[in-house]
Amino acid sequence: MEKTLKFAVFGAGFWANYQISAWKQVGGVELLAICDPDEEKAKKMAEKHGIPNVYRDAGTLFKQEKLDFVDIISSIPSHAPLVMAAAKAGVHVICQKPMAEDYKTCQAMVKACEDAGVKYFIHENFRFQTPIRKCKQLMEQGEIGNPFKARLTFCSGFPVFDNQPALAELDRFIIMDLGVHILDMSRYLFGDVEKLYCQTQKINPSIKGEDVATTLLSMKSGVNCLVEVSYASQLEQETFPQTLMLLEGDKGSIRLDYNHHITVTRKGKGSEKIQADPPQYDWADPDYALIHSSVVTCNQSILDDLQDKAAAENSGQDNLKTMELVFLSYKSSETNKVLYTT
Ligand code: 89V
Repeated sequence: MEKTLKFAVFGAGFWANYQISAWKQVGGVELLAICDPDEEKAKKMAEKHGIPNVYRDAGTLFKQEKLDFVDIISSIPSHAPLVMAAAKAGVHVICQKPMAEDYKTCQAMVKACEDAGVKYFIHENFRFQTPIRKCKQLMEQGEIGNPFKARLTFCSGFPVFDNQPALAELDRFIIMDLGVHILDMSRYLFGDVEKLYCQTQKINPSIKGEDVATTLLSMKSGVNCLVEVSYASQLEQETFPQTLMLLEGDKGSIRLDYNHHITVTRKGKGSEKIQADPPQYDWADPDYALIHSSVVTCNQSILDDLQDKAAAENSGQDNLKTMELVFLSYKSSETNKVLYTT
């Protein structure tokens, strides 16, 4: 029998509810405590999910609870102090994306966990989506030969601020919140990035940050990958929260369309349709079902690592490469320059 791992959650906002439900789905873990500076919010979440202990102060929680790991689902500025506190307490850490507001802080978080000998994961779930995994599998099977060019598109007019009002207050919005996922997905599909060029735009006047970003990535493999993210798009078909893709290789192409339809076209052999629907969970918000199902697989992969069964893809160390793309994108847009990764 596998040991049940005990954990605490930091943050009792919109996302925590689904993250906790996904842990229940995975099993093998026991949620002992929840902490949020807004104690009422934490109490409500505790009642909903049967969490025994509620805290408003992280220090007290670390003193009183005996934990195997923590899951940090709080605001971006709180990530670094909480990760550092967890490292100091000697417990493994999962932290939501984006890791932190600047690259130096991200590096310091990775180092603090390394020095403390605790495992550190970033909860980057988008690459775990069923249709994305399927497209990668098809590419690895050699269905399109050598990939040379791709387009990854997440363009939506979904009122994302209704459920997550804090997003409207971010000075840097769409690359930090959403671009980070799609940039990570490009690394998942094509490996390391060599250089990039990015332009951002602010279309919605009632939010603080930019809500459109177009980034051209040149991968070390030679693939050119265009990443488009927008929350200002009014399209015939609203596709939130789906990433649509066109992956082109010298022997064919893979197109990921609305509703998880994949079309594989092979040179001289016509096209094949493949349906890649994600699993459905009754606790998921129907508007977010695709993403919520990927939280389950992301959590499972982290649990496998915590149980020393298999290394997770989303180590803090690996995610530094994604965060570098985030910060380089902003810098490229500000300076109007092509920028190289380290
Ligand atoms: O999944 C997320 O990171 C969310 C969403 C993309 C839905 O805005 O913040």
